[in-house]
Amino acid sequence: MKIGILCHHTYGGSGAIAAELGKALAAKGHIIHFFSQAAPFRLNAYSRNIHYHEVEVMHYPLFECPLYSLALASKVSEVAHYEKFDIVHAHYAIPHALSAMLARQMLEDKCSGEKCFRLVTTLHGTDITVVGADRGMADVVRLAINKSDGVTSVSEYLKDETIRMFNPVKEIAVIPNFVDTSFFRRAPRQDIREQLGLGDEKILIHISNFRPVKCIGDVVRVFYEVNRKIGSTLLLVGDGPERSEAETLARTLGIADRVRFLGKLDDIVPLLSISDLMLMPSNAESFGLAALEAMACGVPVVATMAGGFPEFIVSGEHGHLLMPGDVEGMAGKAYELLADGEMRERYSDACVRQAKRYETALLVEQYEAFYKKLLNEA
Ligand code: GMT
Repeated sequence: MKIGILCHHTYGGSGAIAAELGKALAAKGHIIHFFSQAAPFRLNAYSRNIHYHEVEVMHYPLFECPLYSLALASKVSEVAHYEKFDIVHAHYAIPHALSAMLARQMLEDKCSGEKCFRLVTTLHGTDITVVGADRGMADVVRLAINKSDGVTSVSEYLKDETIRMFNPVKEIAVIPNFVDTSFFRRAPRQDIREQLGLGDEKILIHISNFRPVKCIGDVVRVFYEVNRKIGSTLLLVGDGPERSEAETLARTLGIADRVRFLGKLDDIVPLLSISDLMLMPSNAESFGLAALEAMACGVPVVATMAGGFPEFIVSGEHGHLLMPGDVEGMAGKAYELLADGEMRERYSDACVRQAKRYETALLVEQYEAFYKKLLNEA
């Protein structure tokens, strides 16, 4: 198949999944064309089957806001015309599904009668729960969903939320996120501990884009409680709007020397490999890819019952799920796991086994089947 993939290039789960899906499809012989504002952060692969189109936005004094959505639509239409895509797969409803829809119209207008691609949209989370919930954006999100030929969501939770909010005309298929367990696997490296100046203390880790839904303040507060009982260090990977508040909180609580703000990093496996526990106290999370990647590296997760976490994290087996905001509860469970090596080991093994159920190859097959079904219906 010839497949166009539209995704965000910035750090975030949707861009990661789009890039990993494209790479896996290319490895199976499909021809993949990525469209993005800059190279997607996980697209670090050489393949004869992968093409990348950077979308350049025209700057003109009259346009105060750059017209990215239109430039993207125009670029997809242009490439689809000569490449004859079978599928265009938009990751995240806005602007990608809408740009793809527009590209389809442009193509139909330019060459009437020519077979056009089928449009697949994968809903990732905040495109529905934050952007879609915004009154000013709701109608455009609804249109993007309803005009797609096929819609998938990354969890049952997100499917239910989308139905509740938009009552879409089409069925939504759930295809969960996935992880390449041959890449995401525990490979502890003493040199990493040394480079970071770590001793033999316990390591807690949090990875995100530091947006309000991630509750970074709770990460720091949970860590504060844990660190009072057991010597530990918190690694914070990523960056975003809540970072400076978290830095202030760490200073106020007197634990700044125990909290490492590492910024945005591509290579997270070495950090996960030295970690004992991941903290994900989000108040809304459609899936939580970072948690699945941590589990693949044998890192149990203390997270919330919010959104999609309960669909792949079994509380009491792979970590613990508590109510959002329950800092004391999360700290208690985190301490329990860190203090009992045998228990942590058991949880760690269970995490690795669970992650294998979300192996890339298995879920990529589901996407392929979804594409084929749509093409057969055309
Ligand atoms: O977490 C974010 O805010 C980024 C966002 C994205 O689109 O990159 O992540 C969403 O998509 C990920 C991949 O499907 C999911 O694992 C995340 O749970 C989801 N984020 C939220 O629902 C908050």
